[in-house]
Amino acid sequence: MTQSNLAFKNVSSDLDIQLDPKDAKLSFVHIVVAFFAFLLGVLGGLLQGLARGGIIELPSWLTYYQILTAHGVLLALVFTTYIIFGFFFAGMSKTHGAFSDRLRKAGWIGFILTTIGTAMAATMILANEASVLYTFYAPLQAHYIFYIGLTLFIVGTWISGVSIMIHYFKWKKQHRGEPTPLFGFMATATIILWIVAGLGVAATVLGQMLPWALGMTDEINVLLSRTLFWYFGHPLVYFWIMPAYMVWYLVVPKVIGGRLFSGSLARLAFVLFLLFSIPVGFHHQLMEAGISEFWKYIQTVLTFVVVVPSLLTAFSIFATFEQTGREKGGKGVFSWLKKLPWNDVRFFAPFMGMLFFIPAGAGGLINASFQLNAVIHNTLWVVGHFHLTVGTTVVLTFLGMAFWLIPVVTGRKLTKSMNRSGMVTTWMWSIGMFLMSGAMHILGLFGAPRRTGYTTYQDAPQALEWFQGIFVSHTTVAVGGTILTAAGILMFYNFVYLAWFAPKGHTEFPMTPPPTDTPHTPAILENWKLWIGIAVVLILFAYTIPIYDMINNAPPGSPGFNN
Ligand code: HAS
Ligand code: CU
Repeated sequence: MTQSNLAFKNVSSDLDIQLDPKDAKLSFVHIVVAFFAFLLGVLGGLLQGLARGGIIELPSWLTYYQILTAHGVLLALVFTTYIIFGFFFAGMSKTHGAFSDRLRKAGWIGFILTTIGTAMAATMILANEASVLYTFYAPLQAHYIFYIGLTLFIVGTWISGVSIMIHYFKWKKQHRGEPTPLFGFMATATIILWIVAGLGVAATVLGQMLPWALGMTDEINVLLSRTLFWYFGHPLVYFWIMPAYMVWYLVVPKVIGGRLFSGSLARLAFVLFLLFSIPVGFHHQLMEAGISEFWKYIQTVLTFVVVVPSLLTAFSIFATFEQTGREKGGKGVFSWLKKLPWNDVRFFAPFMGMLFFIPAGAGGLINASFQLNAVIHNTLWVVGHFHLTVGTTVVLTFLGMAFWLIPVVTGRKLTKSMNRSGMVTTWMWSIGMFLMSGAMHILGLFGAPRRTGYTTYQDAPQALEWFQGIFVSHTTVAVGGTILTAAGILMFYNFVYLAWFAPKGHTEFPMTPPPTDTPHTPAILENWKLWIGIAVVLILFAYTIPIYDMINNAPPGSPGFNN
């Protein structure tokens, strides 16, 4: 055995310690909230798919937009955020040691604030006082309690995020000169991104929406509020995908019995995400009047730059698969594929997520192309895009993660039957999403609108012809949605079993050993001040003049609209 292999052995056995039980509990409460939100969100999705497909009619006390808001908020914001923090608290405890009592307390305060905020926003949505969709676009106006809830939600996550970052920087200080553990590096990049992005939502909610909802101002600058939203909204999607990438980079290699191809490349990808995910929000506003084409062009170029770290990720993960497969004796161009653990849900679910990300990412490039954006912007295509990205790639990765993370934090075993149930869940989710998102994309190309309930196009006879065919049919969307709901209910059952009923015992926390190039990590990659500095410069460059323009040459303000 060579020197470096020996070094690995030591590190990986070091890493086999179980979590501090107090940290495990903090992680667990996050996961519990995540899965309750998941169940409610999935059920909302079913009602919506059936209503939009014209298969059911909603009762008079429940509106399409109310469910659509609940569905989007519960799944895209609540489920993701909670499971991400559950993963971060557990992973940081595993790789950087137990949290100090003070930092853990900050984590609890963050959790409580976030949860109060969630409850406030959810109550207003259920009361039909905030049917503004998850993007809460002005001039749709919600009850002021919804905006206060949102603010608490963001502030809560900041407090939790800061406690995680301090834990990381303490480690860095105690191990001067050493490259930090990859988990902490990646979690910190994600949290910095989240905090910087959150400033945009804080600005529009506190500076514009809250005074307007409270009646202190009559009108709102719609263009500015949407711009501030997308300043946050695009990095938001990276806040979802980066933790999923962490599972791909740090967990999947261990599950397949290999090691990560390169640590430096992984760090570089995360630095690039931090730099380029924020100054790109205009790619959501390409069809919006009032922003000059020059600034749209600049932000589109930056959007194509932020594709690069995803391509680096695709390369790294492929390389890890091939390296591992070959080490296990796979020969020929593709025979190493056979050596991967296809029956292990911890691998298979994230793998299906990766596979779906190939067409999903390609769709993203189409969206970002100005001329093509004009074709798809207001259509169901975009809904198809985000059900592939966040709804499949991110969700399948997190579901796969739940199968080991839940038993790790509850001190239980991932049983064979649960693994099988997880495989079934993954297949159902994939099939349901293939039908639903596939049909959404094609329907979009045929002109089916988004953010719209059931439409028959005024019963024009041609409308029936437009939406005919397996993938050009709202019925396919509803069928896919029904399969997804069944998968979601099965997943909730898996969660309940793993959380409270699985036999007590040991489950491995799969964490890849430091890659061989770790000692050679370029020191500049760890220079956070530099990266934050460049990120700020890029943001100022991309946003200062357009925002100055929106304020000084403001279009006429708009009163609020609510139901
Ligand atoms: Fe997007 C709209 C552009 C990525 C989410 N996006 C949305 C919305 C959401 C969303 C939620 O430019 C809707 C918001 C709304 O409500 O209005 N998106 C992009 C681009 C990318 C992209 C360029 N999006 C994401 C990710 C999301 C997400 C990630 C969530 C997690 N998106 C847009 C644009 C719009 C938009 C416009 C506005 C549309 C409009 O008009 O409103 C890129 O970052 C994508 C890069 C990714 C790739 C794929 C790399 C492949 C990998 C997999 C490798 C596979 C392996 C396995 C290793 C180029 C990493 C293979 C193994 C084998 C054996 C085969
Ligand atoms: Cu975007």
